[in-house]
Amino acid sequence: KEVAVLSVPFGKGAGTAGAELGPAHILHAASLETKLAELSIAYRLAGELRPAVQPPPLQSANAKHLAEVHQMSSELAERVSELVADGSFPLLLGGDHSISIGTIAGLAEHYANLGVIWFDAHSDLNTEDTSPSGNIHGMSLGISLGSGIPLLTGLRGIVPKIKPEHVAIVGARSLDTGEKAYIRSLGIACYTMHDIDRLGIARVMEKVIGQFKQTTDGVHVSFDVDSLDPLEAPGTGTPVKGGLSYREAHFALELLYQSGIVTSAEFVELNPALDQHDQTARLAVELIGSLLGEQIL
Ligand code: DIR
Ligand code: MN
Ligand code: MN
Ligand code: MN
Repeated sequence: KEVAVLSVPFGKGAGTAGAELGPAHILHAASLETKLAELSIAYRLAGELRPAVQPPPLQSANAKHLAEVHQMSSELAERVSELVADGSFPLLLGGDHSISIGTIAGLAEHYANLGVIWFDAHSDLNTEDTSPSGNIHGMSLGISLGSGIPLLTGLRGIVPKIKPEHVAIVGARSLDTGEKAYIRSLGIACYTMHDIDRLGIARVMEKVIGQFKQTTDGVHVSFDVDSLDPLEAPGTGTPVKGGLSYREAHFALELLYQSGIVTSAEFVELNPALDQHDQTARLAVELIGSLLGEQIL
């Protein structure tokens, strides 16, 4: 499959500005195209999603920039759906994690049982009622599961987009009270850093891959760079200590490549304004390499 690289320079779902600069740094400062060419991967740049006009504001109880997130999500859903229809492998460059609302809405038109592997320090399962921040990037996985703002859960008329048994969170270590209750009540597979310490990343990924092989018809990798330890990935808006090591992250993505189950991916929450010499942008490019088949030997 041809990899279709779509830039989504959108940062209004996050509390700190700067994630909108992510795609430019992944493409230029960290030379994604050089990596793809080295690996002889067939790819094309599918452009960038940048809404032309500012939408009129929308009322909300506790969701910042709802109008902008809604506009972005609906345009992105359409583009992602077209890319899958074309036979491409969508590779989205974020942008904050609210972009996954649109990505998953577009994918859900093609996969009735889409699996989602959510690499993140957080679970992004807040609703307007539980969110401590009002930032929609902390609600995006919940919205895809059908919980939260109807304008967003209802995108493209499919509700919910994904089923709780087809979600695996990997790397969690900062969960809000409402999110913990939600994970327990729906029985969502949430592999925290505690689980990764105990089992090792290999067994965690083997469990996820084994289950998704049996039960899903496509797998989306949603990779929030704050899943990584901030020592490796300082360029992100909400860093949390005690994250995935450099090798754990690479190894997880190498195993996913070997499994052959992955049908799309997004790399989000890179904030170049907070990065150190594009360290995090370069790591993101390396990780994309591992997911797309780069091997050590
Ligand atoms: C927090 C932070 N749970 C919130 N979430 C982040 O605002 O909802 N998600 N940073 O990636
Ligand atoms: Mn996230
Ligand atoms: Mn996060
Ligand atoms: Mn975040």
